[in-house]
Amino acid sequence: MRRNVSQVIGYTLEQCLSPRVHNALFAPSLPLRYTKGRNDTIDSFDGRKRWLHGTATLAQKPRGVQLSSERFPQLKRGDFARVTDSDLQVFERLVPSRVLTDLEDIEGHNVDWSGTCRGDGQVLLRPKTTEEVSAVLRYCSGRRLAVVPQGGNTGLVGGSVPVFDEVIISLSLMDNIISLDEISGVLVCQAGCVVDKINGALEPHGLMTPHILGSKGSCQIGGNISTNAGGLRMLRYGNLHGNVLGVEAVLANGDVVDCMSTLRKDNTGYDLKQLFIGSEGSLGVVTAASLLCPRVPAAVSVALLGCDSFAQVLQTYNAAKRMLQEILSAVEFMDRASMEVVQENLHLTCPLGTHSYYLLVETSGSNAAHDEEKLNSLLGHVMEKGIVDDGTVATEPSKVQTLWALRENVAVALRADGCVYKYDVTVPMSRFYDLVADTRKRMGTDVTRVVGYRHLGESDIHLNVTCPQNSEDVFGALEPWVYDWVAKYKGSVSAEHGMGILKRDYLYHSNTGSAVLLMKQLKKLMDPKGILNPYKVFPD
Ligand code: FAD
Ligand code: 2HG
Ligand code: ZN
Repeated sequence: MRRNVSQVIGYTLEQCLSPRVHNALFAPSLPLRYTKGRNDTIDSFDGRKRWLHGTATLAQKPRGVQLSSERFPQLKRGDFARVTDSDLQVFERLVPSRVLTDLEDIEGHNVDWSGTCRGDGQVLLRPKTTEEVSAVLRYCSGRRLAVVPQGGNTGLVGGSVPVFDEVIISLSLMDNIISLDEISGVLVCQAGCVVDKINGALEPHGLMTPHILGSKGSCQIGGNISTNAGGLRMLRYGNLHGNVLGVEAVLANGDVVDCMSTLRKDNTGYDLKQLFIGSEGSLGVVTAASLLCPRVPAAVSVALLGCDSFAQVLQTYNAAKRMLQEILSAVEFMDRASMEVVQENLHLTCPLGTHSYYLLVETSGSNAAHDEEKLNSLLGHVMEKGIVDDGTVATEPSKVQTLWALRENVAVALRADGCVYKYDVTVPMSRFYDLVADTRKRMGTDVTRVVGYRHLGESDIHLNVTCPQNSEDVFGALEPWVYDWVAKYKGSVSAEHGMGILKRDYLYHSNTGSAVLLMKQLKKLMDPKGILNPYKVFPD
């Protein structure tokens, strides 16, 4: 180990970042514009209304993102009505002054965060209340107009944007926090609340959301619920199926389903709210939720460790579970290529030397001295056994954040390479890196990089392959090969991001025919005309 285990790293995140990258990372919404080289800029959008960084020159628009209907020519537009002038007049009555039809305004809502999918939506509606969502859906159902619910538009499977001309229902203006019970830790809010905003409201009460993810500056609780988002706290607090206590949702026909319990224990009949958790806007529009929020831990420490073999990674993980037990709150894995991409594209600095693999181990507890002692004894053990080659520990909040930034921003950094093919799969622990290694071998020099990172405690692996622009050859070499690889090991083709449009054809790889049949029956029951987020989740 190059540093003493109790030595904290000696710089803040601010010092690691160029002003441009710093502003992007800490802007209230997602990072927006990254500079790779002098003339090589990549733009993203705020997931709400329009392209940022003002002067809307062509270079700042999502040019180069092919229409999904062209990219996937096998997709056929469903038998839905098209929006007419008289529909627009009705919408204007239902959501006054919040009907957007200017294509400049809608552009950012037609393209997904990864710049992979582009719809041709012509209308964006911005309701403020559940009643307005209900009225809009009742009308759309009567007219057979297809809709796509949209939260922060940070989803990674193309589920949040239209495929053809679906009406976009943005939840962004439904962002009121309704109540907070400090004793039980239950927060009730509208679905459009952004995770950062919720945490801002919880902080003065010593509480925090049970989930946190790299997109926290833009993603909304309604989007998190609809994707059953995992994220960086799942090892400690579990997923949203356990932490969401209540959901209010509007069905396709406009009926409001009120399952807004704030109780932790409630076994009265079917637990209907679970249907909306992870159903990606295909069964209803989530309009409000109640969330069980844990206390902010009094002490948080993070260790960044470098390992040079995969066997060492698994041994370190086991030792961390055994020696840290109740204070272990996160274990994240990054390979060397993941560390390189945050350094090259975001100019973040890694305090360790170069290693094949990195582990970020977080502890959260109530007694800093006790936790630090445990973490130090873990580090003493892994060093002595030669399992870890290098490491550093941070306990001060800004330094903890500096280490977390290296992991949290891998997805953002990859985006700056141009085109990213994303796979978010679950495979058995002992084999997970084989998938990355096999992919690297298969893709050779045809791609910019192949990276693997993961929430190590939760068995998924984020395999990402980048190249300058979309290439049918690269895509053809990756799919269905990756999914067949996963199916061979009885894994899941989507660990935490959902199916959307990009993964839907592989639903059967991870589900039995009987399970998919019941899913389809539920869909038919709750949305008989199929107007809610069509083309997503299910293969044709
Ligand atoms: P959107 O992207 O707008 O929508 C996602 C899906 O939910 C779509 O199908 C949409 O139709 C539907 N939807 C949205 N709002 C509603 C609603 N109110 N009612 C019904 N349906 C709705 N995901 C993880 O799981 N873990 C991570 O660690 C993680 N990290 C990320 C890091 C970055 C940098 C980025 C860009 C993404 C990350 N994601 C992660 C993916 C994404 O942020 C999550 O899927 C998130 O939950 C999406 O929320 P959103 O509000 O942006 O939803
Ligand atoms: C993460 O864990 C997100 O950072 C994004 O789930 C993963 O981009 C990805 O592949
Ligand atoms: Zn993830």
